[in-house]
Amino acid sequence: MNRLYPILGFVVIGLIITCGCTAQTPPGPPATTPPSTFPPTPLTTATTPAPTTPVATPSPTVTATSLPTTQPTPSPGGTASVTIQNFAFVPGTLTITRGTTVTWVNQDSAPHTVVGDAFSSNTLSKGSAYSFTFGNAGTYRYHCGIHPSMTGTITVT
Ligand SMILES: [Cu+2]
Repeated sequence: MNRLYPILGFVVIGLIITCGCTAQTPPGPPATTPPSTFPPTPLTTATTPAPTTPVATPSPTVTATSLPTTQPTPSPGGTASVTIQNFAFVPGTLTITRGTTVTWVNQDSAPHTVVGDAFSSNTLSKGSAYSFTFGNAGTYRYHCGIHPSMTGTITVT
């Protein structure tokens, strides 16, 4: 029996200590919100602008994309006419767009021809016609092979 008292005493003391400790520990202070006097963080952040040192970004070598070399095909079907009368081409100068077909019509009783660098007609009797389609831009001078003084010009744009 005598040896049990110290053990009980230790146990009791231990219980008291543990109980006391658990009892004394406050339930934890309420979450103390920081005092309102705490200097609020300034909303305006540093106004120093970010250094805008232009970093020489290597520009991507955008080589000119191969442009379509094919030009828009002129709308076919365009027509123009030149009358040959009184030993003259009427009108003497004519401006057309590419793809236009020019028709010469001989209204003279005399035969005529239409001769140019890019085209040449047969002999046109009265009432005969000759047509040529101008596909390329340029200035086309022509004349009558029979009467060299008869000249005309077709400008193709
Ligand atoms: Cu002629």
